[in-house]
Amino acid sequence: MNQILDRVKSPKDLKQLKMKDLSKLAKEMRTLIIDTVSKTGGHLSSNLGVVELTLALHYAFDTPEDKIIWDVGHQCYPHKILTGRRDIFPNLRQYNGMSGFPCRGESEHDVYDTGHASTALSAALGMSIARDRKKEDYHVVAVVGDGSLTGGIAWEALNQIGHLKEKLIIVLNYNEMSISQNVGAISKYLSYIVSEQYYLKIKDLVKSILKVIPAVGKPMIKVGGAVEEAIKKTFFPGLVFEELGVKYIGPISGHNTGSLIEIFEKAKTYDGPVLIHCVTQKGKGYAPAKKNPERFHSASPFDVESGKLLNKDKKPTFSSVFGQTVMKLGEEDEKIIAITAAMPDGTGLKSFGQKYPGRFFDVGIAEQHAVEFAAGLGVSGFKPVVAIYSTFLQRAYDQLYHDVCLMDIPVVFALDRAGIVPDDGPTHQGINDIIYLRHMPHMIVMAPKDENELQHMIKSALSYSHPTAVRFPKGKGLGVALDEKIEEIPLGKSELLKEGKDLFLAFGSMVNPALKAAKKLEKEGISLAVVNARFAKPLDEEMILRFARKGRTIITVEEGVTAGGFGSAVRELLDRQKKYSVRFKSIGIPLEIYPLGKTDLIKKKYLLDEKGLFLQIKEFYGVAS
Ligand SMILES: Cc1ncc(C[n+]2csc(CCOP(=O)(O)OP(=O)(O)O)c2C)c(N)n1
Repeated sequence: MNQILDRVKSPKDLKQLKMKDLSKLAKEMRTLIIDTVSKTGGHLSSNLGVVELTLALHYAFDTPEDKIIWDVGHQCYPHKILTGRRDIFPNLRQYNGMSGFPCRGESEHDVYDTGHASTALSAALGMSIARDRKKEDYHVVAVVGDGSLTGGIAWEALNQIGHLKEKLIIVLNYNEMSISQNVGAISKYLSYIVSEQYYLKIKDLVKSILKVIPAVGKPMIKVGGAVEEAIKKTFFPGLVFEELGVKYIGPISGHNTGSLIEIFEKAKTYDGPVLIHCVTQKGKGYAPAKKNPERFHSASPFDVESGKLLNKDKKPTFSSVFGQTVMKLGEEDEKIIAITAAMPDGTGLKSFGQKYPGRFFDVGIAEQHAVEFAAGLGVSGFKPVVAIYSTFLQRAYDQLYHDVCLMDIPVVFALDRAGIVPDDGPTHQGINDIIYLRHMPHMIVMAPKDENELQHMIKSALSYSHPTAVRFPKGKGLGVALDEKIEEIPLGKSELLKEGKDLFLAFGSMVNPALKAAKKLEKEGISLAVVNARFAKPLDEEMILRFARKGRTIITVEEGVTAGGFGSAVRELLDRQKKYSVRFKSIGIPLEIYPLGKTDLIKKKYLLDEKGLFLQIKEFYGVAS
């Protein structure tokens, strides 16, 4: 059925194909990607957009000798299919399956693991310099999207690339989209370069300049090419890249494999940094994704025929409850300003942005800037709510510490996707935030037990007048009713959910399984009081010490790495009270490289589901199974 694809087991096989076969191959690859992602879920639109680009790269370059670095890496499916992983492609993003991102452990063709945006240019420069120092001879290619080019680190890299003039190739995959429509001045600039207006201006300019050069003018108009290029450089310095010292080629179609190969061959001969500006279309080849590239950016399983998502669970997500809450609170308080770093939809803030465009900012993939920008607003009396996924806020550690927390500026951080994150693997796990937030001066750290409590926590966070983080998991809530009236939670106050002898103190998403496990443990003769901690900082010290004073066992549980996390905070509190002797156990995620797959399977692995908690605690108490 796949007449061409069946013949391609490696990039070497690709090079045996005739040019005319490449477009058939592109079609077959698209069908494979659509069919697979419709079952596994995944980054559909971006991958459909880079099929020809990837074919051309593997045709022109020789991996693994030549190195291709994929920025973010979410667009690597065609690369994986062409580099010997077609057989494992059906296991895309599955537990113990194939990663949806470049993964060095998977193939020698993946030279650099990615997942977070804007890193490829810096890594490519480092690899180019290493190549030259080692007197080796190969090409280094960084593929970066226009969305990822909004990240400051990409410009820090360009700053050094243009200065050092190291030989390396940058492929700018321009599709006008980040996850949503790309935003900002750089995006505007790039779209101007590819616009017709720009071409018409150049044409007019070339004509008018040549007309005023007597005698030679007319023939030169026909010469076009080189002359046009020279005028373009002089009057439209393309060229911000040229100004920075990087040769600019483009804009060219990213869907014409033949001309892409020609240009890549040309770029290989250039002895310095060169950027090739390719224009692609996100979702190409699949009508529903082309029509709605945002929805299919990271799609859950869908019906190929209709493009309809298969997930029928109607419970609201934590993100949507967060978005509704900010909307509700924003109606009453004009000082509330919502900020996202390229995730208006994912964070649930899109509707707020539509209703209050003047109080909503999408800063691009720029988490550090988002935090610093919020600090500026907060220090001036506004109430910024910054919604960033737990894993991506790691980027802004210094802004959190040096700016927001040292100055005690009231900024609310909504950490979506906190805890175990399904499908995307180690780069996207949100399991470090309790650790990197807990030791910040003035910072308050909260986590709700369900989506209803999330509403109250967002309101509370806005009332505390300190930097406050609220972490909550990816996906659907528990389906509990949402209180009409949103109320403040007293700072540092926990909630007793079940009476018992010893203390089982659960944080956020672990409250519900902890409660269920404790009820089962009761039948085994283990009596646990279950407390919803609500706060990792400040802790409800009085409540914890009540148990400690009586010499009761204390068990903590969190959906995060235990080293330095919530359990550590409780242990430190107990350590400070030298007079009490308490048996203590902290349950959470160990330090290791985290697996890929669905949340329930990962929770099962770490014994963090109801059954796992039951078994761990029974063992801790020495109760035989
Ligand atoms: C630091 C960081 N923030 C946010 C994200 C989430 N994210 C994944 S892909 C993406 C958009 C990337 O846009 P672009 O580079 O243009 O690639 P495209 O999907 O358009 O091909 C974003 C925001 C991320 N991976 N890393």
